[in-house]
Amino acid sequence: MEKNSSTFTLPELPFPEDALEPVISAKTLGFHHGKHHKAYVDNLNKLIEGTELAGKSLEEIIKATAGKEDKAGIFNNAAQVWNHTFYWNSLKKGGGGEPPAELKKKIEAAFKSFDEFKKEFANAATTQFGSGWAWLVSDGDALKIVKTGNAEVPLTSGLKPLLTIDVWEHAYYLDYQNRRPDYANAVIDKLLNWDFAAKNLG
Ligand code: MN3
Repeated sequence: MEKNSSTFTLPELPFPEDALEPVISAKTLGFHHGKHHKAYVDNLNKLIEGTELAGKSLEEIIKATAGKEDKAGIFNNAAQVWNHTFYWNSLKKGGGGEPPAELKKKIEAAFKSFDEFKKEFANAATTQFGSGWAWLVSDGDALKIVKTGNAEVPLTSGLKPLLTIDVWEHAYYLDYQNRRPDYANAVIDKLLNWDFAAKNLG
């Protein structure tokens, strides 16, 4: 997250708005990034202005406000800024396919096969009730799939996110209406950025 005199700025998409078509339309990406993601950035800047959180990093703000009822507004906006930046980087034009060899081995160790992983990831994205996120994370040495509600982010449970899929309705409704499974499967098959996941694994 870039900072400019202690305010956050909306990061640019790592690809043109129409790069993910036909899986995610330019219209969806335009609204999702230009309106939703931007609103989280703007709200966060307003909420932290003049507080002890101004000038802190996004991760510091997320960790300092997680689970605190009186800081829920700040947490929700900060985590959603982080989650969306991570989501854009989890996708790429011509993505999907198979992960790099070392990561693939870890996936097969955790989920029996790459196909089984894809099924479980789609299932997590589909069964997250209401708004939220499906994640591939590393938990120490093992890989896991987790889902989080609303703005919740695995960072706060000590898990290291590798990839995410946004399953809030605003992520897919213009393109898929209620067909969340079709969106999830298309993202997994055609857009996941496995190089980003491998880089996050470190
Ligand atoms: Mn979203």
